[in-house]
Amino acid sequence: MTKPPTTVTDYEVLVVGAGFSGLHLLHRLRGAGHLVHVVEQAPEVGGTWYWNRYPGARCDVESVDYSYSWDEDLQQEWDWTEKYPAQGDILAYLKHVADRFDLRKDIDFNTTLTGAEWDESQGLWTATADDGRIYRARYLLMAVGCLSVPKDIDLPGFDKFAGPVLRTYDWPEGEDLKGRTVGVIGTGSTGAQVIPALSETVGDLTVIQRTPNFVIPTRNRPLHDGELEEIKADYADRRVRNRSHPAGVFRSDNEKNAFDVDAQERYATFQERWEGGGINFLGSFADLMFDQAANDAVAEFVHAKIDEIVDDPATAASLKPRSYPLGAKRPVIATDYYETYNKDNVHLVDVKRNPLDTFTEKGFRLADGTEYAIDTMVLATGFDAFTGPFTKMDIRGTDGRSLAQVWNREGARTQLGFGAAGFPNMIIVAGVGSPSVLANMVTAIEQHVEWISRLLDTMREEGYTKIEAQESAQEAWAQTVEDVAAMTLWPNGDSGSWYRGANVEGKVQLFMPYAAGIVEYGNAIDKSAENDYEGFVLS
Ligand code: N01
Repeated sequence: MTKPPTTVTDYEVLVVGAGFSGLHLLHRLRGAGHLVHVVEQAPEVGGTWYWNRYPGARCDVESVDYSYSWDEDLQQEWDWTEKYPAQGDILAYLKHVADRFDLRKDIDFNTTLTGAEWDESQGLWTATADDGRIYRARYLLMAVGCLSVPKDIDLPGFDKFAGPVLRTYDWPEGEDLKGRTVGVIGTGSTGAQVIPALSETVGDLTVIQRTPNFVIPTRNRPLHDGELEEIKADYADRRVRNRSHPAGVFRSDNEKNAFDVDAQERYATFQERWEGGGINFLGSFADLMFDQAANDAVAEFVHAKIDEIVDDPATAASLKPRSYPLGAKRPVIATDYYETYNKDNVHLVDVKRNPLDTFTEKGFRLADGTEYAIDTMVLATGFDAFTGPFTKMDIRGTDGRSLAQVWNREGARTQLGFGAAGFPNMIIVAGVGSPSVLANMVTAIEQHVEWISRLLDTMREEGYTKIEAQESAQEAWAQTVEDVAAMTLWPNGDSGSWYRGANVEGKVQLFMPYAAGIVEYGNAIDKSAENDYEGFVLS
């Protein structure tokens, strides 16, 4: 393909990404009179929800909460049909938002930025797309998602495998692998959704599991007659309640600790929440993420459920997580996950017990010599979380400093999640050091977009053109993020969680999300703004 001639386009604000963050930024900043433009690598809006089209993909935050709150007409006119939204429903919603607010005209689709360089003398970022187009902008807003770059394949001998390989991350539309002999690697949130869905269509399904997860039933259902109307009548208050909960979505959390009650009440509480399904299960007791004994109690409850559901005792034993607290790895919410292992066409291979020796041309072999024949492999192996979209680009800040080099060498640190020292005017949405993935992402994103738009309005009004995170403030915030995580059980055990970058070989391990939640975080970022953006230098 011949490259188009190099064009240079100037904007005040260049937003990278047209998912929930980028679309909201575009609407809000454009509305405030900023000259803003978006680049998006996909041919369509949606971000995460454009790419992750694998069978069974669904969000585990309720539909009515996993949506924008900033336009009353929008939230009144959009009709969700199920309690939890399927990928296609969320994508349809975001396409509707793009059309309704005429956002597409300011988005360049099929545009992948390969690098961006800060020009100190002009106070501008120059970003280059893979087709040679050049964008110049005063502000570079990174709305690139926390889980948007799949981690590299790190499976022994994988290049020997000659059959088709599908990644859940960019699943071909409508592919259901009907009748095929399929292997799935990965039993995280994605694996736990794609495995039950594929078991319905494929001929034979072999699941390769390394670390088992605690899987809570979703209990998705259609919204009842009148339920949506009732929610809509209360929408404004519902959004306020969501903002008042650390998780960015209101949960009726039990205020009691697990051992404030006797064994019977403890069991009944877990059972009631298990039957209710979803993330509410984590609100069973106040101390589940703080007290090991409380966590042991909930783990024991889930273990008993696995024994109850799964027919084969050896499979049940393999499915029980034992080496880390529930919650230290992102809890998995899925439908019929454990039940799926009772199907005749589904087999679990526990590679902690019998390690994976190598992939072969026609499948894989375990350490004890057992061979498995597979015709199609599915990778649900996770993401280079938070930092992947940054380190895969060549981002150069002051004096040519490379963001990838700094973050790969020292780990990713930011001031309040928004900016990194040495990279002026690069502003991050839901980045390292923000609650993001530990909250309802949409609420967390809205909090960020509001702060960023207030910042840019203030800078324009007061004649500032440059903002940069202070190194000392960034260090202090990174320490706060670690300290808060250390008060919980999140960092405990050998979960290998992407929360700390432990899933990617060689990645510097730091706890990346801010675990105190959106309320504390909102206080911290508002305090900074009110104190002339304390922790940043404006000039
Ligand atoms: O990724 P993961 P994910 N050999 O990293 C295995 C969100 N999400 O895409 O644990 C063998 O959690 C790995 O094993 P191990 C949600 O925030 C939300 O599933 O490293 N196995 C693990 O089992 C979630 O947390 C929703 O031992 C290997 C799996 O691959 C986040 O996205 C739905 C391996 C990766 O699990 C990421 O979830 C989907 C190897 N070499 C996603 N490498 C909902 O809202 C990796 N694995 C419902």
